[in-house]
Amino acid sequence: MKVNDYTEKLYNRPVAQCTDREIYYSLLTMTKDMAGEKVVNKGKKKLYYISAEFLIGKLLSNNLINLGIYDEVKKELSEAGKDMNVIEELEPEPSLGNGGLGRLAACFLDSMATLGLNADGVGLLYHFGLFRQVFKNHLQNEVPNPWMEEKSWLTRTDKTYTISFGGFDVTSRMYDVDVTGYDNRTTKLHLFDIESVNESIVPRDSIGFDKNNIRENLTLFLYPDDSDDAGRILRVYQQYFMVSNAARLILDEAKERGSNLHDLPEYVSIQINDTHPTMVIPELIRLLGEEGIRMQEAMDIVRKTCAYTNHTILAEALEKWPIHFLNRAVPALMPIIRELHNAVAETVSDGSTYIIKDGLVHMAHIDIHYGYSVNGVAYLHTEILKNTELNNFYRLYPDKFNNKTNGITFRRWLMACNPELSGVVTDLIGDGWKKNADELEKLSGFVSDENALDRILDVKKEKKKQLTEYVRRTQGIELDPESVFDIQVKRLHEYKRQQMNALYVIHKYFEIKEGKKPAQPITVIFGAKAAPAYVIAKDIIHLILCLQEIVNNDPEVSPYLKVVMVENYNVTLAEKLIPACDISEQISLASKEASGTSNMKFMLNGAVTLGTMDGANVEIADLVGKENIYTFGEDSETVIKRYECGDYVSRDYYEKDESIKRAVDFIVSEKMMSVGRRENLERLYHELLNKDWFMTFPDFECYVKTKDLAIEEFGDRRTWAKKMLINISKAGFFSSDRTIDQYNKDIWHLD
Ligand code: 26Q
Repeated sequence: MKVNDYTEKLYNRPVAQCTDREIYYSLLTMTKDMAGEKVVNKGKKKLYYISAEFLIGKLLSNNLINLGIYDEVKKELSEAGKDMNVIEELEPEPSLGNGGLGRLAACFLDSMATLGLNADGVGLLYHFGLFRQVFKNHLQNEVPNPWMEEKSWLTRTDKTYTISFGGFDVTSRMYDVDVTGYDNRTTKLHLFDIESVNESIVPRDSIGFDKNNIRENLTLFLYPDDSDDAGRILRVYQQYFMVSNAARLILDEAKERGSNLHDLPEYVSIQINDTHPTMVIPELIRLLGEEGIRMQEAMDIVRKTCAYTNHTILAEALEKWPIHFLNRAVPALMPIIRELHNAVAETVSDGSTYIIKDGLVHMAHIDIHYGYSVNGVAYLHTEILKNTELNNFYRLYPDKFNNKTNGITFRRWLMACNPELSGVVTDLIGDGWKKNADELEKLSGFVSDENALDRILDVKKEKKKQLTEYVRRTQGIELDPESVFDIQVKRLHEYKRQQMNALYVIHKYFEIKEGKKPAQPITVIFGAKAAPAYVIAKDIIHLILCLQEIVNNDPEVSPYLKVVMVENYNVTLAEKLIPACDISEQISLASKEASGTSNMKFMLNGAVTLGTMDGANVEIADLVGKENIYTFGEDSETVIKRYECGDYVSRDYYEKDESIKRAVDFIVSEKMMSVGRRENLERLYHELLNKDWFMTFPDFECYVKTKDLAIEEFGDRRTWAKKMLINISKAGFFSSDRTIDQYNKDIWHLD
């Protein structure tokens, strides 16, 4: 297949005479055609992965790689005087997710297709997705991110349904995206939209809109601001719309495959990605009822069909909907939810596990009682669920609980984003690792091979140079590629503790001012979006942006320390940042990060982790050994006990530890006030001093020490290169192919 055939067909011109955009559209069409010709998976049983988020990222190069034609296409373009990188830039990034949970769903689709499983994704087609982040006056502003163009990866299908809410109906339509597997089949991502959606109700420069106009706004945004009731209830409408469409599609397709619905569990498994799709359980029961199946049997059917993944242990993130919301939005479901509740109350004595309590419907409780599998996403996380957070449920259903440590697709997170390293790895050990990630272990044979180590260091330098160039071009900040690139990119949340990293920056700033230079020049890079209504998270962004201005413009300090916060962190930026990283910051408060997945991506790209014993960091530490990771801080048991006792007083640390005091006081110093806003800085200062709910101060001293050690050891290039190599060689376990294979063997049982 030649790109030229497509440009001729579409534009009557050879590649060389086309604009970059014409070439992009030609490639898009060609790739869609090729993906469409691939065998779609078949089988009696099918898995539906329902998720409110699919953070798929740009698809062009990923699809070309998976179809095995990337190099050919690149060559053809370059012979016509065109640059593949420039073409790739033209593709808008679909912003259909917030962070880890959404990106995980996207990696899973890639692995399902690659493993040839009969499995599809089901979600929503948000027209503006997550907001685009714009920095103004050192503050985060949110603007709409219209990512859907005339020509896109979406294919409009004929599938439509009528979905009934309290008092009105909407018509839905299914759009499909082909997900290519590496050197294998494709699967489908089904995204549902409403026919009556109206983009024009969104102003151009803000994400404010009429939240009550459900008929027109339902699929406009991902997780609209839920700080008020109108926003929260809109989420309920979205969730029901998603699962009602999913349930109908599932039943239609099961019937087509020969199911009489009584035998549905032989034909279908449904993976519920966090509690956002939980209403699929009562909705399926309702629809089965319409097909003449009685309540009791319908309950048994869903109990054999639905499986639930938990992604969080933060109590405030567990969804509980007021009964009156459900009554208003989805009145048809409330009687069924009551029946589900009553059936539990009749057989279970532990009231803490009930579905309805104090006027709230506990979504996770529905999943656990009426699903056949409950899984956490990393070893430690699952242990905490079993022993602490969900212990009451674990005692009821010990056999339902299982762990599935997260994974990432190596096609996107090494082959596509780091072809240089991918090439070196293939030169050293062949390309079997692309389909069998465990083969990366073979790299450990090269720990003493100077040439191999040099090549790995050279690639890292090259990726740091590329990032330096990018940051210069887009943000006008000059970086030193010889410095240590220390990177923390993830959603902004206090438990992830970006504020601790910012305090480290202030601490270093003072040390340099005092004449104490760091062992190596350091570049601290942040990237993070904060939820629009999360005030303290936005204050932390403000702090970092103010530090960026102060530190980078201080001639005494900036030769040794630079701070950058990249604007609008997304998958595309992650693909540039992760390969360029030396030190991967994974510093969540132990017990709070369910897994983390960027930790895996960094490791695979030869970064060394600086982290707490939290989430999947625990498994990384186990695999690479303590020589090849920098861990610090209180462990999860200590932290959990501290919360139980409730005796943490941040002010005590502030008063006892001079360097904490100095760093925290700086937040409200004259210097900071001269660049920042008093209101934001004072609020953050008080929050840390009087609350510090995620306990930055107890870990601070240890964090500084450990980070300084890592920076010093970075100077011994040979030893550092060994650490890089070991990290890459042990990353195989974190392939999402492994994760999906485990889901299938333990939970889905597809043929
Ligand atoms: C809930 C209620 C109301 C409004 C919003 C939400 C909401 C939205 C998004 C709750 C949770 C999310 C997203 C959670 C998430 O991304 N969790 C991450 O999942 C990753 C994949 O398993 C893990 O690696 C991360 O540790 C976890 O934080």
